[in-house]
Amino acid sequence: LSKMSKHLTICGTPEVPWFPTNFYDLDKIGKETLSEGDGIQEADHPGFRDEEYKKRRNFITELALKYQMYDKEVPRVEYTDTEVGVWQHCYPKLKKHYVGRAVKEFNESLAQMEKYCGFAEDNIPQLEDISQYLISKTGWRIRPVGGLLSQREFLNGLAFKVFHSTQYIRHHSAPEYTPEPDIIHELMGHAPMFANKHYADLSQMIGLASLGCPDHYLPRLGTLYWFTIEFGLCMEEGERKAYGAGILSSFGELDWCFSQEEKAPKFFPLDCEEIAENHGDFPISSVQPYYFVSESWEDARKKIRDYCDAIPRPFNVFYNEKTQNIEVDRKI
Ligand code: TIH
Ligand code: FE2
Repeated sequence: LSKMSKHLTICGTPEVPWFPTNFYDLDKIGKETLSEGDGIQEADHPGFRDEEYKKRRNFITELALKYQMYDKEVPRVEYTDTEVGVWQHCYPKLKKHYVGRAVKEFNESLAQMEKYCGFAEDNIPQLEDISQYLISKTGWRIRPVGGLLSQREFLNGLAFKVFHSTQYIRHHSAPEYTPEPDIIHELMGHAPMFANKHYADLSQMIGLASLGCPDHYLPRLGTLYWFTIEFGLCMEEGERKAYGAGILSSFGELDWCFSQEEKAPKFFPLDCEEIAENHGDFPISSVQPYYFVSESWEDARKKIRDYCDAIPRPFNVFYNEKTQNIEVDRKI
């Protein structure tokens, strides 16, 4: 199964978009990242105008590109004082915002990560330390990546319990919100949640559904991912709490999402079909105008599973925990 041919023939099926089935196939993806113009406008992104910042980002990207799945360690980055300064500005502020707003699973994990993974106000944690911790908790691991991947590549990784994470930090002039992922988004949004089985499973379900799925289904899955894993909320003892990484990593978004003012966002019950069909036009360079809330983790699991099961594919896929490979089966 070479990535050169962009399609696979599975059990005599018509052509299916190529997808990784072997753990090491992941080395074939993540080589290309989206950049300016692919949805992100220069005006929203102060980093695109700062040559020194661009140079530094390229250096960190090069490290990520060299990483292979069989490498023992994710390369460690020695962050500069400016970079640590951005982290230092955000960390305590974000922590204050989590009180009463983040799901309890998030706060519990973050406390553990302060103990075991180097999360602290004055230290940007290393992907390797977090990856080791997650492997011990849920079997997830982190693979460094240079920037935003295509939807297909990014979602495909999730099927293998592999989370592609950027390693650079946002520009120091706009710490409160960034239109693209950075290490604050990955570590203060996703990382603690991946230590939680519910969130980890929801991510993997969407990932498995993306393997070889028809092209026109990808944006639908991407939208579902967006309104759950990135911007989802869940009821907890009668109150709305955030579990989506895009909310948790941005104090601008946290303030907006939990604002008591009259001009506040709207909230709808989680409805995967509705999200996938009608809400693909979400903004990426501003806070979300509305959010979807699940009743419980079980509610989210059932709804996402049902949605994914209904995607037309002439084959089934299974993740083999022991071999870390994907097994493909003809549908009966
Ligand atoms: N807006 C988020 C932040 O400022 O941390 C980052 C992203 C969320 C989703 C995609 S990029
Ligand atoms: Fe994200």
